[in-house]
Amino acid sequence: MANTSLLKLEGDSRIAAVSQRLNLPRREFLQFCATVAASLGLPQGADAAVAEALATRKRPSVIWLHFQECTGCTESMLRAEHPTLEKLILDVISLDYHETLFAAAGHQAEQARKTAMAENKGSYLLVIEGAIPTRDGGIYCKVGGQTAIELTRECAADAAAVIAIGSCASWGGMPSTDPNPTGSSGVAAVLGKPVVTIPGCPPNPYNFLSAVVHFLTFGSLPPVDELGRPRFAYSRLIHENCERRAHFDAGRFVIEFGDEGHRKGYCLYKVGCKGPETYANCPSILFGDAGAGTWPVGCGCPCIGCTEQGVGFTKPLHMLAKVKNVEPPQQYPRIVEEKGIGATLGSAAVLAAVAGAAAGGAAMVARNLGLSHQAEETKKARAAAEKTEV
Ligand code: FSX
Ligand code: SF4
Ligand code: F3S
Repeated sequence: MANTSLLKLEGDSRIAAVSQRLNLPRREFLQFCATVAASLGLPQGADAAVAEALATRKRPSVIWLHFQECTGCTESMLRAEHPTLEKLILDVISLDYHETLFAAAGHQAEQARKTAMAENKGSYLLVIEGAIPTRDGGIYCKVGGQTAIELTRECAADAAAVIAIGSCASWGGMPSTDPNPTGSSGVAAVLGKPVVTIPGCPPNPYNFLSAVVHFLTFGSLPPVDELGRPRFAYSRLIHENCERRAHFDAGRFVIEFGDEGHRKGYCLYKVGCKGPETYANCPSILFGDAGAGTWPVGCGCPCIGCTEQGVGFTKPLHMLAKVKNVEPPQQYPRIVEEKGIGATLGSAAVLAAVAGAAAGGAAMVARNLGLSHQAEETKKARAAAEKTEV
């Protein structure tokens, strides 16, 4: 059904002005607002509020700090296309300090940060990218003579809200993997209070943009879970919305990279996909703006759980994921027993979970599914898959 309130805005002079400033056709701008409102899970009509806020509200000042990381978070933002980050920088947010994108350097850059903090005291958004080394007084990461710990505390003191972008800033990410020589930590651990986290390595830029748009429209960051992750993006397991889920339910698995199942787009569970224990919206909003299927699993690569502490960079590819939720989503057919060996194994998974004892159940699932790595089982699975492939 057409959204009348958004359509009415097409003729609004404020929308015309913003689309001119952004050099973006009005309809594309409104489409962007509708997409953001939908991804935030806002009710119908909220897209018009988003459009009005973007067209009229004062741009929030953003101070963006970089610590222990690869700059992939910023790089992935720079590859956002609808609209480009450049347009967002110029129009939606006021990026007053960003070490990678700044033309200024040295004292000039530090001065810009201090000026922005003073002028926007209590109202600026602090974005932190990268982990914070805490060992040995935090000496392993310093900017302008201050440790990452000092900068984090100083900049957070007068911020309206703090966003930890990427898994490094969210919980330590890759730099915090064992043996964690620099004592890498997340922002919340250093501040001793919760912050909004947008995990992912790199995180999906639209999750960040949507959070900022929510801040601009409603004056607050979106609701979060107990780990500080916006619910609109991290409340579902990847496995729940995966385009390969029907194959999982039917017991059609890739057994080794490059095999027939891999070429046919079967489920990647047995080659290490961590989608069953990773919360993120990758299958719904995709990645990289390169069209349909462009996200790790869509491209045939198992999810490594990059958003999930204790999974990403911790649990190796050869380990099977813990299947947290084996209930198939409603839009897919239920498990059908006659689909062969895979269905039997899938049923074992259901039984294991239903049987209770989460740990024991998970072990049973892993053990049963692991059996199919044996040649005999592989042969049967392939034969069964071919039978159901007609
Ligand atoms: Fe890199 Fe960001 Fe990974 Fe970390 O993303 S993409 S290492 S989450 O902080 O730059
Ligand atoms: Fe998708 Fe991975 Fe789940 Fe298979 S195990 S359905 S590939 S998320
Ligand atoms: Fe990361 Fe897995 Fe998504 S690896 S990008 S959480 S599909």
